Amino acid sequence: MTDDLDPFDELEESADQPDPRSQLEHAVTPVPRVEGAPLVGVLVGSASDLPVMQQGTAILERFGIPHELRIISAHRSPDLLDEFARTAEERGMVCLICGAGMANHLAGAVAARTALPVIGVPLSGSQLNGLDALYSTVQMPKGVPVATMAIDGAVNAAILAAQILAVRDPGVRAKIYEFKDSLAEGFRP
Ligand code: RP5
Repeated sequence: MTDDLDPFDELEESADQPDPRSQLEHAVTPVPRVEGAPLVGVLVGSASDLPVMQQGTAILERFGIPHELRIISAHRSPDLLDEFARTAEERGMVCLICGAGMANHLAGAVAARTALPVIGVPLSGSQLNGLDALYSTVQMPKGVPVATMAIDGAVNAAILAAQILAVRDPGVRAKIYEFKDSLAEGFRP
């Protein structure tokens, strides 16, 4: 006998009731697109993370994707992090990239507060060369996923963010195919 609660049990039991999620205004009302407003939020835990994470913002720029780069520490500025994560969707963002080092919880803390997909980039630079950040990012407990890149994988994080946008944006999709062609021709990002 287990006391584990399955969060989906309640939904299944009320299958004949209207889905409560359909009553959430933000779930049914498309977010109005503000021209030039950031579509991807790039969050870093410290200014010391910028050199690696800017490799990713360079890719977003190559794809012409408006983005916002912010330095917010989950443990030093938790209230600011909370505000950023909770307002990202209403500000028009489609996906978030979080890069941080050491035993950080930046990506997980953001993922806990938003329905937007969160891509985590564990950063090296610690005594453990980023293994600590890798584990704390990739080993998220069940229920709160973080799409975790390789250690220092800021470039791939940006490409994945672009691919998420490309699902609905043919212009970005075309740029991704061009980019893939450039890889075949020898370009190394
Ligand atoms: C993490 O601790 C940051 O993301 C950074 O990678 C690391 C060290 O931060 P600083 O002491 O350089 O601010 O939270």
